[in-house]
Amino acid sequence: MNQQNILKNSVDRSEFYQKLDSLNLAPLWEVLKGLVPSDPRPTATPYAWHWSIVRPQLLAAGSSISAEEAERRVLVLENPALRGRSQITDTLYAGLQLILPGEVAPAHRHTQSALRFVLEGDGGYTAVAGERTMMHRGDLILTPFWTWHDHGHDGDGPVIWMDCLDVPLVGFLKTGFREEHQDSAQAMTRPEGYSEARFGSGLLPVEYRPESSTSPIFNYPYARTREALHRLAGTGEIDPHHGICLRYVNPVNGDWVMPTLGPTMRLLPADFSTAKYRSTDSAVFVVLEGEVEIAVEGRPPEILQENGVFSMPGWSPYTIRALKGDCVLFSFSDRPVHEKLGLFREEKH
Ligand code: 1HN
Repeated sequence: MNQQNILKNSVDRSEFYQKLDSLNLAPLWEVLKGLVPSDPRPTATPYAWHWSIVRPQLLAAGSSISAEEAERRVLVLENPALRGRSQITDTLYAGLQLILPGEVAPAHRHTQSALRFVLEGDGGYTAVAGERTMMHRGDLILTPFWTWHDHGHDGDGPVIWMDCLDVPLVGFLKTGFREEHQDSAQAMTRPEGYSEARFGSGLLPVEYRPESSTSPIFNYPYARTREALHRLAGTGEIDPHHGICLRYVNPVNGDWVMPTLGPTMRLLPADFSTAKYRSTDSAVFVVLEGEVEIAVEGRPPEILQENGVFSMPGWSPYTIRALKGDCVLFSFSDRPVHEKLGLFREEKH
């Protein structure tokens, strides 16, 4: 093509594109490479929330609104690259919830799955499907999709936990439903400890057939998780990329505890640093014990103290180092979804 033809073509093309646009048509060749990139390009950015900064704001929320009025008194952890969308990563929601003595967060249910990771206080409880469980620091509590759940607090002082939900995923699929319970606190139909006795001792009721893809255990207490991690630390077998890392498991089928959210807890022995690693799932880390340095390739490292939260977009190469003694780190990610869709990839250096 000579210069004149090229010029004429580009004029024709821009008229052609305008014509297409008016007909709700678009040329794929202009966007193809962006639609199908050579590798994942998350919008979210790595980011750290420090407890010393966030906790006072949560307590201020406690003076500003009641749990009842708020329905859930939560400060949403918003990724700086996704402001206004209630997202901590491209696919995950996380927020910090405060409940004060005597308060109730009223019963409701929704199709989003939720995990709660308890950070502070004693005397808080969650009721799920007619059974109550007490919350202690480090416990993992599940509220499976479409189950009634409410929270309360019979003790003293603030109780704070991190809510972890698949809200963005369910939103993308447009499958969100919600209902409010007629009573603010649902009636208890089972004694405390019932689910743990039935499913949480390495035993299952002999005729049990699961009705759900979520684990029937709804409190994984930290006392047991911690004991397992420290026993394993004694053996000296440490995965170079993950440290001593355990995933919470559904005892019925060995799968992740929820269909969309994959929680883990890991111990990094004093001064241990993980080897560089990345995976397609996006994750959120929380420091439970000790202090860590999280270094994402190409960015300054962040030091995170107890209860600090870190947002790790998918496919970001990172290392984590234990700075002060043995460190314990909780995480949750959308890995179960990646695995089920055959999309999970990881890269180990
Ligand atoms: C929810 O149900 C809770 O039950 C907390 O405590 C946070 C964020 C978005 C949607 C539902 C809760 C939530 C939520």
